[in-house]
Amino acid sequence: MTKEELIAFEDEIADLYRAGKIRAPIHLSAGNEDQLLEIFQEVSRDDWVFSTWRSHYHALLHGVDPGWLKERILAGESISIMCPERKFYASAIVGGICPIALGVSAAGQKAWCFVGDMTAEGGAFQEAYQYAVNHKLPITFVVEDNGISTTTPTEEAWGRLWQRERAEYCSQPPGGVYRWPPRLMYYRYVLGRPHQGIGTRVEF
Ligand SMILES: Cc1ncc(C[n+]2csc(CCOP(=O)(O)OP(=O)(O)O)c2C)c(N)n1
Ligand SMILES: [Mg+2]
Repeated sequence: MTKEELIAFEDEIADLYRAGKIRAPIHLSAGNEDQLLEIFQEVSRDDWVFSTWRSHYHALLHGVDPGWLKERILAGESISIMCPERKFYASAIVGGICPIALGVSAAGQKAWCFVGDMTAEGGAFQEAYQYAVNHKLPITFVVEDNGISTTTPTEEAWGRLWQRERAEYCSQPPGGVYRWPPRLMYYRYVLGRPHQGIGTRVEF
């Protein structure tokens, strides 16, 4: 999958949503194509990939068939895409995938767990991450920092975000993929879509 193909996929889903063909929530990605293409070079097809409500890019980059994915989205399942044949699992519960991904890695299978910036501040993420580091488990958590938790500015709610602080401390330019400490990757991006649905978000 190229950057252009990823963007074209989400554009098509947006058109289908606009036409009233998808009668369920959709969370589209935009603005993080370069970072994901870089990260997925390190993801093997035999690894498990765990994702969130915003999972189309992760699924496509892990080899989930685009036609099959589109069918599931049209069936209203965008928010929880599951494709065990391709070792891909997504959940719309904030933090819900962290213990599942952890369990898979504890069973000896390499796992990648993608989480948003707000999720990474929460308890489920924190304890899964801590356990994975302490037990040296084969898992990488990838924190995708778009600065918002649906519509709440995460930093305003939670204070200084620890991954962002470390990335800046190491002079990582915003947007670059940052790897440290162990089992953690982090990148910043501007989400070029509303949290859910399509169109332009208006704030009062
Ligand atoms: C347990 C739970 N609480 C609340 C929600 C509603 N919710 C959906 S996404 C979200 C914010 C997540 O923000 P972040 O982790 O930064 O992810 P982003 O969507 O920005 O990628 C919330 C609160 C939920 N899905 N699950
Ligand atoms: Mg966020």
